[in-house]
Amino acid sequence: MLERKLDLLTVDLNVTTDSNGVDTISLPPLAPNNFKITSTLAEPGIDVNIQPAWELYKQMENKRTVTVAVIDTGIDATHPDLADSMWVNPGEIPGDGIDNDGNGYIDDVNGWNFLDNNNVLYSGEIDSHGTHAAGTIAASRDDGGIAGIADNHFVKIMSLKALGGENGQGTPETVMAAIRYAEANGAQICNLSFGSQGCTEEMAAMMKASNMLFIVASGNGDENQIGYNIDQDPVYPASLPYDNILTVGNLMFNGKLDRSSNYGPVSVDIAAPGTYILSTIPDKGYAFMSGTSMAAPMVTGHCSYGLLCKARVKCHRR
Ligand SMILES: [Ca+2]
Ligand SMILES: [Ca+2]
Ligand SMILES: [Ca+2]
Repeated sequence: MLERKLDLLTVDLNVTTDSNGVDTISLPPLAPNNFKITSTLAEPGIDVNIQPAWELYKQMENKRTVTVAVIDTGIDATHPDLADSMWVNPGEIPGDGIDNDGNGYIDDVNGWNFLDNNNVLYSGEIDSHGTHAAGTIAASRDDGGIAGIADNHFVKIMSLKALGGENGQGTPETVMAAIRYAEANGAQICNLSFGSQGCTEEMAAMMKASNMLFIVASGNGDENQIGYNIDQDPVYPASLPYDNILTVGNLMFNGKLDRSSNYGPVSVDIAAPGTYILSTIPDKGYAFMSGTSMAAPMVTGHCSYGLLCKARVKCHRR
């Protein structure tokens, strides 16, 4: 259903680019004659072709539950399209001030905030980035709005806030603590829509040794938003050469890599739609955003389907 929304590109859009180079597109109010039905750059067939997979999935018996850790900003779990998509810690009683399951975190019901070391996973607009990723992966199919790639009855989002502030930044420490939590609390997949020029050896070793699958954004180019080769100029964790890291570029709806998308035949494994992706944002909203941060959750959604069907999926690259 996501590709259908491309029609709306011919509306006069308000585009703002945030400090991460992520475009946020807001639509003008829908009214008669408010939009031009003209052509778009979309090529037929350049989409994730999800409907046949949904049909096959419907026939499947014994579906498994998959937990996807979104290590990102926080997530607005009260969004109507996400409220039933969140992982709920089965051993934790909410709001009693007690660490009921003894995992070291008090009242960690849907995840944890590693930036502020508390259980507050949502603080408003600053949590747009993670909220958008969560919607692409597993927004509810039942209640209007959008539909995520995966079925939120079986695929649940664990919210691990490790990025925040105006620039959506975190530290290796917050990310490593989030990875440790994800692993200890049963996540099988981690969505990592972020990157940096540096990487600590400790973090690389932790990811290499992990049983989880990491879906990582390849990054959105240089300061002019021109994509570059991350085999030559590494971005981490995207350029880490491990079998359990799947690095994702941003595919335009004309079938070409978006010009801002980083690439690299060794480091980048796959490209997925990441340009003008409509998904959930805070305050019950929806917005278009663009970048490899939007492409990675597409792949995360698909991989969670793989795990739904099969107990163990072994990754081999090249
Ligand atoms: Ca706990
Ligand atoms: Ca508790
Ligand atoms: Ca929905």
